[in-house]
Amino acid sequence: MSEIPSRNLALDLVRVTEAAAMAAARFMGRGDKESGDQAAVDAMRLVLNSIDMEGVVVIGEGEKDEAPMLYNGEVLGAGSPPKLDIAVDPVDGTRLLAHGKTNSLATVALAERGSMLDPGPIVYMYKIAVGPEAKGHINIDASVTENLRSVAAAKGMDLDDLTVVILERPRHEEIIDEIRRVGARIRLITDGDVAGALMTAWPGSGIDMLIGIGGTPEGVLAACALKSMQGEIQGKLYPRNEEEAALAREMGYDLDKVLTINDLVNSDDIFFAVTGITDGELVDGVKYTGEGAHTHSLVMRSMSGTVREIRSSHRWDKLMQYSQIKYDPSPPESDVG
Ligand code: VTB
Repeated sequence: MSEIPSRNLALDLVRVTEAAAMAAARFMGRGDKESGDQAAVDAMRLVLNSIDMEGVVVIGEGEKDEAPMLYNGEVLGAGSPPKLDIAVDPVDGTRLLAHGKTNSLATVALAERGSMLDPGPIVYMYKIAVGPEAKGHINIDASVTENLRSVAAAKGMDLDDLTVVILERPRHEEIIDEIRRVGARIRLITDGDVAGALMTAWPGSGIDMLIGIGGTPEGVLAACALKSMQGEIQGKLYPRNEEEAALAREMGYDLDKVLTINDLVNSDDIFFAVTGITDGELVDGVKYTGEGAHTHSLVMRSMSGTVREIRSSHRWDKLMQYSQIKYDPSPPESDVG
């Protein structure tokens, strides 16, 4: 029955997302997507490499945005067991960060080797995500209306009380029309559907459901977090064209299959961390003070279901003596070791 507590790698992971967020947040509002992402990638890779694990990146920086790499297949960690899969999104919402808008996040997840879905060539996934009260009450094969009714009933809410988060994209016009006809409320987001999915399971966010077509990698990351938060996500791969569909079929992907949360990540011991880059419903963004920075993170482990909220205070005078990451781009000369 009893077990000696094992390592909670999520506590190592929060250092990874804090580093990524502090490095990336310098680029808030600078209109430059790539530099913010690059800073987060560099910081994330450096700290991930210090963790005692044999990790392989399964969900890395996608080809879609031609982002700088924490590439799929890259081996990370200090090289001792456990063998793990790694999912990263150094900046979910690079455009949000570049424009200083809400809800850009740094996220990372770890789970046993072989447990995370490899999205292969399929960049997009249709997904529905909900929090604990609506778990077991969604069906991606049913209509939007049926899902809304079912979630409202499960939560003891009226349809006009529900708030649905959805990416603002032309491809979602029909879904948006349907949600409006049913009478539910909509929160349109320009980017960042990892944050959107997590909000459904975060008390006080005011978000009841995420629906729509977003990134497949983001779906796997959301699944990693929602397992710890007792929420649910279902998905279906969404090829962009016939060519992509044919390639996926050739590679053995079943495009009609409903991907349950277990298909997205088949593990009961998942570690997940997220740190806010800009302010949002989920976590606060990085605040610089002149002497350092404050960060706000959530840290979770699915096995225990523990979700920790961590507020950290970071000091440049100490950190910049040894850190390879330039958190403070313009330190007084005497402070640099
Ligand atoms: C989402 C969102 C990301 O991609 O997955 C979205 O979470 C989907 O792709 O932040 P499109 O932008 O091509 O619609 C992002 O916006 C990042 O590209």
